[in-house]
Amino acid sequence: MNAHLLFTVKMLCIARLCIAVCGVDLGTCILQGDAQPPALSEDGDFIVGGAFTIHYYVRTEKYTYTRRPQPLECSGSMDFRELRFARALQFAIQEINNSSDLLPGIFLGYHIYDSCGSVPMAIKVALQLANGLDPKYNDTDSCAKSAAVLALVGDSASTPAISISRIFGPFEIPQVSHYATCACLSDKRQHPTFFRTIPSDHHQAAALARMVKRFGWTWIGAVRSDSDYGNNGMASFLKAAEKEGICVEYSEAYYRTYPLSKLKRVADVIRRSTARVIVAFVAAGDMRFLLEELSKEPLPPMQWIGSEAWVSDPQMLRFNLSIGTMGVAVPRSLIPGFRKFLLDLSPYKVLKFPLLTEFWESSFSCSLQQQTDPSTGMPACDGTEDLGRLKNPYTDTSQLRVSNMVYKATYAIAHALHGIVCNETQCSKNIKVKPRQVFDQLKQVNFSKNNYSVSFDANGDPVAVYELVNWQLQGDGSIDFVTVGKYDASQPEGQEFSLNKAIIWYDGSEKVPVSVCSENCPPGTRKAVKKGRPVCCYDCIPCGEGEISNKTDSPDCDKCPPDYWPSTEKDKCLPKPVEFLSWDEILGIILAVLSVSGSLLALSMALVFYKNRASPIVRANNSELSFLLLFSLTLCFLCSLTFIGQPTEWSCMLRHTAFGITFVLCISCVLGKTIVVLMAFKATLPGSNVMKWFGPPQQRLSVFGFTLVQIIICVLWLTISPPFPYKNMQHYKDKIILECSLGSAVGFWVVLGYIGLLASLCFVLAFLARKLPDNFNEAKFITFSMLIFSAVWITFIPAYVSSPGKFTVAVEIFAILASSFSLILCIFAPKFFIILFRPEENTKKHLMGKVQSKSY
Ligand SMILES: *[C@@H]1O[C@H](CO)[C@@H](O)[C@H](O)[C@H]1NC(C)=O
Ligand SMILES: *[C@@H]1O[C@H](CO)[C@@H](O)[C@H](O)[C@H]1NC(C)=O
Ligand SMILES: *[C@@H]1O[C@H](CO)[C@@H](O)[C@H](O)[C@H]1NC(C)=O
Ligand SMILES: *[C@@H]1O[C@H](CO)[C@@H](O)[C@H](O)[C@H]1NC(C)=O
Ligand SMILES: *[C@@H]1O[C@H](CO)[C@@H](O)[C@H](O)[C@H]1NC(C)=O
Ligand SMILES: *[C@@H]1O[C@H](CO)[C@@H](O)[C@H](O)[C@H]1NC(C)=O
Ligand SMILES: *[C@@H]1O[C@H](CO)[C@@H](O)[C@H](O)[C@H]1NC(C)=O
Ligand SMILES: CC(=O)N[C@H]1CO[C@H](CO)[C@@H](O)[C@@H]1O
Repeated sequence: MNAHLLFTVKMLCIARLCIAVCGVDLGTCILQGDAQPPALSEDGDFIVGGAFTIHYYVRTEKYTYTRRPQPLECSGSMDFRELRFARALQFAIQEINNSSDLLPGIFLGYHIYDSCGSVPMAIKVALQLANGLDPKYNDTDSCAKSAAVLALVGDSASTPAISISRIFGPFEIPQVSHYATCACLSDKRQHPTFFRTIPSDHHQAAALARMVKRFGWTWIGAVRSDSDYGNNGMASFLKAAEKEGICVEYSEAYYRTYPLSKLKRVADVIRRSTARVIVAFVAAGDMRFLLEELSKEPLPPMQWIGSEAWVSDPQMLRFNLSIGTMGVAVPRSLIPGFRKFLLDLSPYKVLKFPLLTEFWESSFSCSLQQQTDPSTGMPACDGTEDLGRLKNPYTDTSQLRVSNMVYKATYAIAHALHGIVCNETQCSKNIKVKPRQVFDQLKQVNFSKNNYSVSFDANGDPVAVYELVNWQLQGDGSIDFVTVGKYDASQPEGQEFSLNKAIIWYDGSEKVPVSVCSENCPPGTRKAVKKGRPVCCYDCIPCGEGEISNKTDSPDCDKCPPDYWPSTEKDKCLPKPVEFLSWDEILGIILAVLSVSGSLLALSMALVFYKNRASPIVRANNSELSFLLLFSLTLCFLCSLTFIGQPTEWSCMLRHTAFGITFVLCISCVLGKTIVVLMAFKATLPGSNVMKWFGPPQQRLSVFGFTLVQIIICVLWLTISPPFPYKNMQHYKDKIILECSLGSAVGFWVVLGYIGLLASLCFVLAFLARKLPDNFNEAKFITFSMLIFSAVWITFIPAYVSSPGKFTVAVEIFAILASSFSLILCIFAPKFFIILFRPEENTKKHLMGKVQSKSY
């Protein structure tokens, strides 16, 4: 590289010297160095330059500094497509020469050089073009006659184009590139005289990033040419991609002249990668090497996304591993007459230029030297060679993309020149035109040719329009470019893309391939970025309790509102189910049936007692209290119904109070009975008239009194802080319990405590009376019933205090029913039995006989 630099400096000195001298027409100057004639040239009134990368290599040698180095020379195989570009320049100039509108009477000439895509060669070409080196003046003639080019078309690659621009810029020679896309060339401070007909990579990078974003790929690989084209383009792409939230697994660079080991390493990285999508910002020459290397070993199928440099290059189509490739490409175009021009070559014409000779010989694998070439062993051409049947990128005019860019660039220069040398009526070839004038005119060109308009913006760039190209397998097994849509940067944001055809991806399907580092997090989970990894790599963490996420890839979970609860998938909030003991469910129905049948039982017993009210056993059993007890038991049974159904304001108030009052009524009746039994025993003692002390009025009064106390308690409770329906959301997270809040817990416990107090009193008295002689042993039954009663209620309390819910209510109802049944069965069943089934025992005699002395 050092030697190249040295060379560059040397050539620069010559250029400065020569141009400085020629510019003022002072005497003679001597051209130094090994000047080379142009690869293709034609004389004319004004000369247009051309620089193309027709070969990919420059022969390099080790510099010893002991002898003169060999002149720079292109080597390697020829790029036939680039030759077509060069021929497009020839074609355009010929058309312009023939045209009667554009530059009538003026003949343009051209000097086309091969820059081999190398910087030293490009600099040499630039200097030769600027100096006006002409084979005619290959002697110590005056430089004043030099045919300095007015403008240059080229170079094809960005790196040589930049080198040329650095030399042309200071001398104000305009350069219109057809294929140098580096965004850096839009910088007018660095490249003041640079124009191009191909859009800048800035647009291309944006289009590729949009495309990657649009198809939902967030995990991609990136390869680039290690050149101005690849490095700038990829930097631009990565910047745009980062903005779109796309992560890059690897970003590798290589260049065709790098050692093979470097290429192998890049290929290895690609093979081992997990990203299914690769974005390649690679020049066609580099891409060929990469694909060749990748073809050597099996490669997991991949979706290639390509920059325009290689994605529309027909030579790449032979690599079937990149089937399905998507990319942006310069729009396909039509140039009428161009194919005929391309095929219009003959051995005679070809022999005029070594470049064309080389093309002919390598295309047909024959030698034009009339004999077998001893160095290559190729046979002599026999004259049957037919370009029309030749299938190579030179003759393939089905996809004219960049050729049109050359064509447009040439026309732009011609239009600029037209603006200088022509007025409305005629053109003059004697005007001395300075490149600077062409440069000024170029800025203003605005014309249309073949329906393609050409104009440049302030940066010398055209309007960015791309075709979206997809490599699709054809019926005959070959791969071909299919245009599937368009990208137009002049459209408003968001509408740049338009797809009009199905895309066939690498796997042959129309389903967009997936390339993500982590699978999407489904609704119900959230993303948790893995430490030390790109943001696209994350774990999916299920939402916590009571939280949901309703979209894919949600960054976090949201809490449901208080009366909502997540669905099992945790993707939406559902209203929490409201729980209460309802009339529709089995439990509710069973309890209701039990309650109603209990009350019917009590009523029927009362009826039977009433019918047999004259019978001794009823008469013996304090009938008034018995009826009252049966009545209160009926109410007890019925009051359990208030616990079933949705709690309302009224049912809540009714529940506990009805329960408290009926139970107190019931127990005070039992208490009355117990007292009566105790009294009755005492009454057998001489001299005491118990019935006087505790006769029916007193009994009624005491029942009423006991009940009144409970009524007062209940009224106080209801007025101070009544129970109310309440949605309990704290106890269970996933359901709402509709319950009756107690309002005042004190009220509740006082009501319950009062019942307990009476029941205990009753129990104690009955216990005392249990041994008293009595043929039905009523006291014993009362004791027993009170035992059951207490047991039921004592077991009820822990159940009640623990967890709320409909089962607690059921337990409460069950306790009510159980204690009511225990009372009714223990106290009345035996008498009932006797009345119905043992009428013979239902006599006063029998009763008296048993008790000996009993008279209530
Ligand atoms: C230009 O004119 C010549 C002679 O008329 C003709 O042979 C040639 O094909 C024309 N070239 C183009 C590009 O039109
Ligand atoms: C330039 O001139 C030298 C000698 O005058 C000659 O040997 C050489 O071939 C010429 N080069 C070209 C390209 O005509
Ligand atoms: C690709 O080409 C190779 C050889 O040219 C062939 O073996 C392979 O089957 C082809 N693959 C596809 C998918 O066509
Ligand atoms: C055009 O230029 C020619 C000479 O170059 C001149 O004679 C003629 O008058 C000009 N016509 C107009 C309309 O300017
Ligand atoms: C080019 O000319 C057309 C009309 O001929 C005009 O609409 C368009 O805006 C012009 N473009 C530029 C860049 O000046
Ligand atoms: C330009 O467009 C017109 C109308 O759409 C069409 O007739 C003509 O063939 C086109 N010309 C070229 C060179 O494509
Ligand atoms: C997700 O939930 C939010 C509120 O939490 C709501 O605004 C939005 O519409 C929901 N989106 C979908 C797709 O259900
Ligand atoms: C470069 C080129 O094709 N020049 C030609 C322009 O047209 C005239 C006449 O038609 C020819 O003489 C030139 O050779």
